[in-house]
Amino acid sequence: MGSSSDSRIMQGAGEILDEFKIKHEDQIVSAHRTPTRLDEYAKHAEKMGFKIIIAGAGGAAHLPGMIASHTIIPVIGVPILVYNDKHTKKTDSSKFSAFGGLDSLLSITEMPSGSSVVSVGINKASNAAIYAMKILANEFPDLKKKLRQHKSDQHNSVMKESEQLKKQGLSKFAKKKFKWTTSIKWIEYFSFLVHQLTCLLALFPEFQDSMLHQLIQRWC
Ligand code: C2R
Repeated sequence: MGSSSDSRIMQGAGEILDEFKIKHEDQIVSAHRTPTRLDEYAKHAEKMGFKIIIAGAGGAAHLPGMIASHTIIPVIGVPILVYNDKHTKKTDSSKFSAFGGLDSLLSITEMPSGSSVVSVGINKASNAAIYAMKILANEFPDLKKKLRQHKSDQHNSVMKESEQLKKQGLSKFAKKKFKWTTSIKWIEYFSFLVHQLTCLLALFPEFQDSMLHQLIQRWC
């Protein structure tokens, strides 16, 4: 991955590879910030006999294309929607990159002819892992079996949900499925109310000299 901040998304690939017991090496390599390491890393990958490289990067995502230009190991790119929680502004939108991940998707896919990299969708690191395993399955029959099982598990889980939907009716089913979202919204409203009321307390003269006043001021 291009940065430690990508680990939030790339862990999705690691999780599914672990589930299928596929060994993987996880590293931070940036074509921009560590250009010399890129060449070294491609050599290391060939020496170690890596079968596939999954390269996740956000913004001007040159990492997948650049690593592909240094090796013949197939590269699967994961475009990442950059998320920066160290941002000084607290609104959620200010924490994300300006182009919603499209910047990264296009940087990965629009390679010049002759230099090929494939890409999964934005933030779809787990799909990159599944796709990598499909390539590996041509060589490892056990993996082929596991992938078939995975497909059939997916089928069964959709069938189960569809049965529940039929039994409960759409409205009850949707309410149950998203009950946590509704509860979290209520918790957010409640904490907002408590915050506003506490800040109001700071205006009362009785509180002006107390320790509580200092604490409230910090919170507000
Ligand atoms: P920081 O969070 O470290 O500022 O990184 C990373 O992948 C990350 O998503 C912001 C974003 O910059 C990306 N980055 C690249 C490359 N190196 C870092 N796209 C590269 O070499 O392509």
